[in-house]
Amino acid sequence: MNNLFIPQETPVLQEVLAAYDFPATLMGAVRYGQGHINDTFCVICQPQDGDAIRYILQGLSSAAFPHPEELMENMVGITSYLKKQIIAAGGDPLRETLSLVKTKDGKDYYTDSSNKVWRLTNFIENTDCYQKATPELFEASARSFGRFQFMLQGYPAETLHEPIARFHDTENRFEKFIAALNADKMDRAKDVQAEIDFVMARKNDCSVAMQALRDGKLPLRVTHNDTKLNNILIDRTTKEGICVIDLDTTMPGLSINDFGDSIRFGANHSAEDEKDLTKVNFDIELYEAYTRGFLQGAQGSLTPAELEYLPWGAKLMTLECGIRFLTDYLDGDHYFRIHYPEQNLDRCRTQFKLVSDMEKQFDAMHAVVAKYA
Ligand code: ADP
Ligand code: GN1
Ligand code: MG
Repeated sequence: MNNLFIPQETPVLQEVLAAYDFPATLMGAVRYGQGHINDTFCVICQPQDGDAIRYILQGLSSAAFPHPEELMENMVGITSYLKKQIIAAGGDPLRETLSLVKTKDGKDYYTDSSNKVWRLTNFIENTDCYQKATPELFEASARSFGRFQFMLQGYPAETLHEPIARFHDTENRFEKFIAALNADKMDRAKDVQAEIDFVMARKNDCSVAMQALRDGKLPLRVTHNDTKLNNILIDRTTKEGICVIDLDTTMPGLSINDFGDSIRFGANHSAEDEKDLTKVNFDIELYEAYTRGFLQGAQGSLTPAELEYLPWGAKLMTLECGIRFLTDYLDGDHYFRIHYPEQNLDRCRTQFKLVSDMEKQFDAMHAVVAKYA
């Protein structure tokens, strides 16, 4: 193990890798992907003959996930259930959902000496993961996320843990923002008055989906809850979405939020942390492509009320995410990984620009849903 290439900032990787039996010579691990939450590495093994075998190794963020063992129980349950469905549909269970590799002592994850939980999955080869959308890719991702929900329709939702309590409870996100603002730990509130005003003016909006849930208008379903474009692996050959990844937040939730979080991230042409807000524009054509794909993937399983609230899902997920970035900024950037000091503020500003754009085009957004419903 001593000649392995492993990133210096994570010496614990030696310990974690030693917990697994690899089928060929272990060459090392490199940081991988652009997720904001987990520590993701690509692990490479080289057989004597043939191509390297790759794995994805992830250390779960303890800031995000206080009960990683419950999250892993969810993941085992969901991936096993999906594998049966994929086989029944004539698909490839090793490519169309994640496969966990067991540790030497037969466990689905490894807990290291500092109590951090790690998991190893097969690397799904011949796929790409995109940070920005073209209409075709976006529509393909929409079919996958719609189908994901459709396939989990019969999953016993009551057996799932809630890995993050009140994850998309926008009312509660507003309350947490107020708490961070009042604490103002980093003395940053004085520099973000415009963003604070933006949130305050939308306090009532934060209740729209939660109220519809309480009123029994919107049903609870098993949803993914983190439907960014980069949480889908796209088959390099067919350009279809082949595998929904990042299942950490799959739990009972609202279908409109899965729809909405994809729109938030993908229905524009800029990065989530773009500083030049003139480049950040909600694109109704990308929205239309996603709507078409999502409704096709969901195969008629959405109720009329869910269809009616889809535009609200888009606006609320964008507003909520902006509020979360701002809260983390006020709090000292403990939750979302940052690569430079003001990144969470930049992320917040792009979200609020997109919310403003959506507000101007809300009628058009409803019309698009009506066209495909
Ligand atoms: P995070 O929660 O930090 O976003 P993800 O589970 O989304 O972590 O993984 C981060 C990135 O790693 C993904 O965007 C994707 O590029 C890559 N990735 C994750 N799992 C796999 C896999 N099984 N095969 C290939 N790439 C993967
Ligand atoms: C996080 O894990 P990742 O990078 O796919 C976050 C999402 C946010 C997103 C913003 C568990 O997603 O809720 O919408 O960042 N995931 C968690 O980019 O909090
Ligand atoms: Mg991810």
